[in-house]
Amino acid sequence: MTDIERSLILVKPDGYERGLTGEVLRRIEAKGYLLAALAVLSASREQLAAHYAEHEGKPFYEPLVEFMSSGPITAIVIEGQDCIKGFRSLAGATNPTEAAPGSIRGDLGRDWGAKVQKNIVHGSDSPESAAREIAIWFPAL
Ligand code: DAT
Ligand code: MG
Repeated sequence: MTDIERSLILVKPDGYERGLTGEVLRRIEAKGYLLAALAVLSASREQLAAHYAEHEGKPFYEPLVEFMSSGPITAIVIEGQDCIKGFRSLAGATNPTEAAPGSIRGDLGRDWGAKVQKNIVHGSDSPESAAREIAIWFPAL
C-alpha cells in the first residue's frame, strides 16, 4: 500500500494556445487520477521565479520564464497513489522530440526551434517539489 499523493501539473502557454488543455485533463482522468484543484491563470514573475528556482542561471532560464509568461496557463493538483511518478510517465521526456509516442509530449509536442523547449506540461518531480509547488499555485490548499 502506498499513501495517496498529490502532484502539481501546469498546462503551459503552448498547450493553452493550441487548445490542448482538455486533452491533458482527459489523459489525467483516463489514467484514473482525481482533480483536486484547477485554475486558469496568468503566472506572475514571482510565481515563476519560485517555481523554477532550481533552474536559475541556466541558459534556458530566461527564455523559460518569458515563455511561461506569454499566455494563460492552467494549474492543476491531481491526486492518487504514486501520481507524481505516474504523471511524469504520462508526460514523457523533457525533449518532445525524444518523448515516447503515447506520452503527452511524444504525441502532441515537437521542437519549434526556440531557446526553450515548449513541451505542453509541467509535472512535479518529487513529493518535496509537489508540496513546494502546490503552495506557490494554490496557497489556500
Ligand atoms: P521537466 O519539465 O521535464 O521536469 P526540467 O525541470 O529539467 O524538465 O526543465 C524545465 C523546463 O525547461 C522543461 O520542461 C523545458 C525547459 N528545458 C529544460 N532543459 C532544457 C534545455 N536543455 N533546452 C531548452 N529547454 C529546456
Ligand atoms: Mg522539472
